[in-house]
Amino acid sequence: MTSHKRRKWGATLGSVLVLLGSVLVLRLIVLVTAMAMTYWMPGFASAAGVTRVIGGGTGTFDADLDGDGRIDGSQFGIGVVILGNGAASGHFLCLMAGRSEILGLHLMSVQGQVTGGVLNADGTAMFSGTAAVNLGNGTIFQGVPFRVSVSPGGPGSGTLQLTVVGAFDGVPGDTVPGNSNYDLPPETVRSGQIAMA
Ligand SMILES: [Ca+2]
Ligand SMILES: [Ca+2]
Repeated sequence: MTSHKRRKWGATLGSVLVLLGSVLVLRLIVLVTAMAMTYWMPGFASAAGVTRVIGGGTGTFDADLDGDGRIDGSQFGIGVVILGNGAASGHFLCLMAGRSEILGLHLMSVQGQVTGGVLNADGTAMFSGTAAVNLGNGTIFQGVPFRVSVSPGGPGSGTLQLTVVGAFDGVPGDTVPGNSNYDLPPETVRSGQIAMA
């Protein structure tokens, strides 16, 4: 092996280790988020007109978005309180790592602060805010608007759909090219659940 190749392999190994570390940290965040919501959120339950949206687990797009032969999906954590009149607070986390290379990269996470949300008449909910979008290559965009639509349920029934507003239009996985947004297809809960109460 030439020294050039050794350097290249060394750099590749370094990148892989960094990604693995990021994946483990974010998996921990998902787990802790889900656990924290389970114990912390009941305190909001009694407030009139307030709805909690709590979720954690994995989802699947039921499609191979990037053409690598594997079905893509994400890990998610949701802890949102919808307050009425369009207001909401809480957090959203979506991690696409290891199992997908959406955007042609090995990792993408969306860590969002939720500021708005509504309940729909059909029992679904939508919430929105701004997020840190991590492309896993050292690039993190801050303050990126996003919105998420969810329907409650466990594996095979709950769904979530993420839209990153004003960025990544037309990249692999975008279902509506040309509208300036990154419109990911709906995901179905594969493990865990999304609960609304
Ligand atoms: Ca794939
Ligand atoms: Ca689009």
